[in-house]
Formats: sequence, C-alpha cells, structure tokens
Amino acid sequence: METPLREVRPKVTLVVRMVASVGNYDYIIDYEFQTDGVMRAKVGLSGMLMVKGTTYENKNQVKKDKEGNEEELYGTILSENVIGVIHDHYVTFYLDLDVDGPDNSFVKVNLKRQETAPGESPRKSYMKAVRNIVKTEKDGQIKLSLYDPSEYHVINPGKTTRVGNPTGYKVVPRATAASLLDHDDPPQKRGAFTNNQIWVTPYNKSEQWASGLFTYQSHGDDTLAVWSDRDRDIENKDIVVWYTLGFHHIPCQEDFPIMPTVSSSFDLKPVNFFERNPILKAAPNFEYDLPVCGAKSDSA
Ligand SMILES: [Cu+2]
Repeated sequence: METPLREVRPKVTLVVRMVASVGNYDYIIDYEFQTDGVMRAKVGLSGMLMVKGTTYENKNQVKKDKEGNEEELYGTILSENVIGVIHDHYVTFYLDLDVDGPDNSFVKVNLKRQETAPGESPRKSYMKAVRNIVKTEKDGQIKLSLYDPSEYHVINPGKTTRVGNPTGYKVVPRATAASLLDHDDPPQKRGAFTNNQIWVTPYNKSEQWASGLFTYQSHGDDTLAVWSDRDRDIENKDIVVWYTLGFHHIPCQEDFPIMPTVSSSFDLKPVNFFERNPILKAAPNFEYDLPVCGAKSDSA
C-alpha cells in the first residue's frame, strides 16, 4: 500500500509591538502579519488601576437604604479603603486602506433570513448575503449587532478576480464595547468616536485625531462624529475606515494592585483579494521535515 502524501504549511506570524504608557495604564499594541494574508491588531491592557479612597474597609460596612439596597459605590472594594472605579477603555484605529489602489468603496454585506414560500420546500428558511455599497458617511456609521449581522468589506470596484469578484479586505470585529454615557455628557462629546464602532470618511489630511487635536479643552466640535455628520460622498474614493476597540472594566480584586493583561483584537482579512488560499505559495513541509514524536518505548 502506498503511503499517503502528507504535507503542511506552518503558519508564521510577524509581530510588530508597540507599548504606550498612558497615565496609569500600559497599552500593548501588537500588529500581527500572517502568511494567510490576515493582519491582526491586538490591544493588551495592563498597569495600575485607577482607584478612589473610601472609609469602608469591608463590604459589610456599606450603608443600605430602607429597602435594603446598598449605597452605589460605582466600583468594587479591592482592598481596605480602596475602590476600583468602573470605567471604559477605547482605542481607535485609523485605517487608511488602499485595496489594489486608492479608490475604494465600503460595502455592508448584510446576512438575512430568506423565508421559503408555502409548499416550496420542507425547509422554512435560508440565509442570503445582501450587499450594500455605502454611498455617504452617515450610512457608514455602524453599530455592531449580533442579531442583524454584517460583514464589512473595503473593495476596489475597479479590480476583480479571475471569476469576477471585486478585490477586497474585510474588517472583522471581535469582542468590543460601546459607550453607555449620554451623548451630551462632556466626556462623551469629546469621545464621540465611541458612539459607533465603525465610521468611514473620505481621506482628509486634517482629519486625523478622532477626539480632536486638543481633547482636554475641547467642546467636542473637532471630532470624528462632527466630520462624519457632514455626510460626504465615500463611494469609489480614497476612504478611511475607523475601527474602535473598546473594553468595559468593572475592577475585581485580581486587578489590584497591578492588573493582569486583558486583550482583544480585530482582523483585516482578505476577501477575494487572492485567487486562492495564498499560503499554498509557501514551500510545504513534509512529514520527514517534522520532529518525530512517539510514545516512549520501555525504559530498559
Ligand atoms: Cu481598565
């Protein structure tokens, strides 16, 4: 009997790391470049928690009202006289993509349920993908939704693959967070880029800082939200996609006094950009290249 041909292509990742210490936190930003064409942006948070003082040394001292409801601490008692306050972290990525050239379009590929007609089939429903090319900025303001799912493609409408699909890359979100603050709250006006997880704007050299150039003194009149509300045309243009990675943080005792790293990420993934799985161009490894691992024979 012939031995079946077995070969593999190891997945190799180039990691470019940058660490920024901002206030009390360290933000570990990894850009991972994979041989299958995926680029992953990963954010890790560590550092010192922001805390406030309290007279309480134990949870059993927290005051209760007549109905037995505990006083709101807006955080967690982490140690005697120390409360870790509830907060969020947001990191916005400015993705000035040029997929096969500068003129690109942003496409929402919305997954929909297709009901079958009565008597048509024993099946009741199928899934279909409805592609909507986003024409203007307001249409590109996107809130993620588990029950109304979409893929988010950046395509070059002027370039196609051999079988006719537009070349593209997609933004693939993972665990993220959206702000719960009132939109008219001063910090939220400045951080209005967190009102949506994805925005798409036409490239403009002066529009680079999502929360404005001078965030701390600002009234929120120089932010991504203000630019995007101009509702400019973004079809078949040099566009910028803004993706915001967010973390809600309810501190717990393990986060104190220094926090174990918490991570999340998103991907930029080829979608009909290559004609086939690009990793097949890499030289294969065969079975005889690989270390042989087997059960150890007797120890005699
Ligand atoms: Cu935090």
